[in-house]
Amino acid sequence: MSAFIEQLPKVELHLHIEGSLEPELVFALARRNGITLDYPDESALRAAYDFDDLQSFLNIYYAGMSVLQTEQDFFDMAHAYLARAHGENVRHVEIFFDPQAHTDRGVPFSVVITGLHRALEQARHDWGMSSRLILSFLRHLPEASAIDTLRQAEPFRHWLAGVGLDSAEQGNPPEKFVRAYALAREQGYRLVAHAGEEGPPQYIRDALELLRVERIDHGVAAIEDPALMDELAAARIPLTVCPLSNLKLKVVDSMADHPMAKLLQAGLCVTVNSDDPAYFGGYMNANFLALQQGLGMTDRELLQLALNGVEASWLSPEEKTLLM
Ligand code: ES4
Ligand code: ZN
Repeated sequence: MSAFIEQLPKVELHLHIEGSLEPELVFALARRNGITLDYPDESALRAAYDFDDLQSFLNIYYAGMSVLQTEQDFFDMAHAYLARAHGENVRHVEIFFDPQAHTDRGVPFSVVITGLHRALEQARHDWGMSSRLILSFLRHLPEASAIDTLRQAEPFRHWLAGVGLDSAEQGNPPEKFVRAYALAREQGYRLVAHAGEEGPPQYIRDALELLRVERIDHGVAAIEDPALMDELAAARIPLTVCPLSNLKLKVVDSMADHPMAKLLQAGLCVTVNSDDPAYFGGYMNANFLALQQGLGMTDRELLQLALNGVEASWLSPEEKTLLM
């Protein structure tokens, strides 16, 4: 591991907390909750982490998180991630959670968010790590379910910074969620959406124009559309890019083919993130390392990516100054 990467102060803006659930914790929580899994042990589960595309990952991702039942389970999951991030010199995190994946199993919204919030507060107290929480809608479900989730979030509005959109992109375009995003906007939420991961560049345009998001999660399909790249660069619309995720889900054939260096050199505000680190082979440092080793990005470029992360974050100007 590069000392430069380890010592670089980092922020993470694209992290699904349910995707930080390591097989060891999946099995520990299954035992605690009396749940039997379809896999005999941790190594059998880990061996199944061989994905062909986004959907093949999502199937295992939803199975893994089915062990989460109590507030303590959500606390333990978030605490494990935050400790790991702190150990990698991550100073600030903006974390997605998928409430519908839990409420649809009968776990109350309040249980989910109270456990997550308590872990974030403890990390702030113990390590000075700042954070934001982003409620993410599952785009394979109907828009009415997203709107109902917004209603369930109302008592916890003060714990939430923004809303996002994740899960199966193909066939679930941004336009499906125009009303849900308009409602979230009326309630003062900041807006982001996954777009241009497996989907076309048009989904990036639609997320910006129809959903009015301020940041795009993934967005690597922009590389296919030079005019869009120019617009993203001029407006400094951040892309929260996840290199190891793109490799594991076969969005790119090899790290050498990853568009990160070209996007950075074209002046886009691209940032480095781990997405679902328990499933994709690494946390923040591993993602920076993949760019250095697989794509030949220089320390100067890696520093610019880290600075872009601070710029793209939802920290206040004062907080940003303290980080840079
Ligand atoms: C996700 Cl990599 C990715 N793409 C879309 N939705 C997701 N949810 C969790 N990880
Ligand atoms: Zn994601």
